[in-house]
Amino acid sequence: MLNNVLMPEYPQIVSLPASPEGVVAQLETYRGQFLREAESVEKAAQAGNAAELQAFRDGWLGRKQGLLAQLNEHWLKPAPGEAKKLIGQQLNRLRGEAEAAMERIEAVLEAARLQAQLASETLDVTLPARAPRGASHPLTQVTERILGIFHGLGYSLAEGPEMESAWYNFDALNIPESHPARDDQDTLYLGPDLPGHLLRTHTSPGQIRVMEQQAPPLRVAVPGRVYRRDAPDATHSPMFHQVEGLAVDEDLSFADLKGTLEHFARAMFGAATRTRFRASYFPFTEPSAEMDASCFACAGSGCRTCKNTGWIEVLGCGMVHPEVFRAVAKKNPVYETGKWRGFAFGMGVERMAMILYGLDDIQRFYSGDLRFLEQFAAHADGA
Ligand code: 2NL
Repeated sequence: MLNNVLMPEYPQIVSLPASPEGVVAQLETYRGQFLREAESVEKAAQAGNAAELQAFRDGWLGRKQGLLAQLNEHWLKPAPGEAKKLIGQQLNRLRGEAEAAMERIEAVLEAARLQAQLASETLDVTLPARAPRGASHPLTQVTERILGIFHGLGYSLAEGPEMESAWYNFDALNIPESHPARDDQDTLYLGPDLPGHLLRTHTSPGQIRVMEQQAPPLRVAVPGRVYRRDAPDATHSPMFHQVEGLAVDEDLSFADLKGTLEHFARAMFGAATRTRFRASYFPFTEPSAEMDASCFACAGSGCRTCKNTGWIEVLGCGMVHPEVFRAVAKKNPVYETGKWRGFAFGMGVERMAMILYGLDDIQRFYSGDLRFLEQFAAHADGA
C-alpha cells in the first residue's frame, strides 16, 4: 500500500499468550517496538516535526483504541486471578515508560518550537533603516554644521532657558537700564505675573550661566531660539535662532579670536575664504568687531549673494568686557576681574542658511511648506 509510507504503524494486539512466560515475552516485544518508535518520533520532534507525535500517542496511549487500553480490556480484564497480578504489573510498567517517553518527546518538541521561534524572530538591531523617513529642517542642519565646526575646536555644547530674567539677559551683559534694546518696543516681556522676566533676546545669558557653573579654561557653544519684538518681513522674524560661542582662559587675545573665526569661515564657506574684521560696538565686548567673509559665490568679484560688495557679513564678536566677568563673579568668585581674558561671538542661523542656500525670504523657514522643505532632504543626515 502506497499509504503505508506515511501511515504510522499502529501496534496491533495479539491474543493473550497461554503461559505467564508468553505474556512477559510478548509485552517485552511490545516494549521493544515502543522504544524504537519513540526514538524515531523524538528525532522528528527535534527537527520540529510534531505530526508523528499525535498518531504515536493515539496508537499507544489512546483512551479506547490505544494498545495499552486494549491490553487492559482484552488481556487484563478476562485474566484469572493469579495471572492478573503479573499482567497488571507488566502493563503498569509499560504504561509508566510510555507516559515518561511521551513527556520527554513533548519537551523536545517544545524546545524545538522555541528554537524555531527565536530564529525566526531574531532582530538585527545594527541593520541600517531600509529608507530615510524624513530629513532634518534646514535650520537644524545649519545649526549642526556650525556646532560641528566648533566641536572640532574643542567647544562643548550648552543650552539655556528661553524664558530669562532681565538680569541674565541684560544686566550681566553690561546692557544698562537706559539701553534701547531693553525697551518693550524691542523686547518681549512676560507680563505682570512674571515681573522682570522676558523671552531671551540672545543666547548670551546661556553663557553667563555656564560661567557661573564652570571655572576657566572653558570653550562653549550655545545654540537656540531667541525672541525680539519685530514685525515679520523678508528678513525679520520675532523668533529666530542663534549660535553664540565663548572662550575663557588666562591669556586669550584678539589674535586667538581672529584665528578661531577665520577657521570657522573657511570650514563653513570653503578653504579659499578670506576674512576681514571691521570695528563695531557691543556692550558686552571691548573691543568689538564684525567679521566679513569673502563671497563664496563669486570669490569676491561681486554678485547677488554679496550684493556686489564681494563680502558677506557673517557674525559679531569681541573680547569679553570686564563688566561681564564682574557680574559672573558675584556667583562664581573665580571670575574675579583681572584674572581672565575671553572672546565671544554670535551669529544668526537663519541669516547663515539664507546666505548658504541663496534664499530671500526668512518666512519660508517657518511655513512648513513641503515644497520648500523637501529641497533640503538631500543634505539631510543619512538621506
Ligand atoms: C551678533 C553678535 C555677539 C557675543 C555675541 C557674548 C557673550 C558673553 C560675553 C560676551 Cl557671555 N559676549 N556674546 C559677543 C559679541 C557678539 O553677537 O551679531 N549676534 C547675532
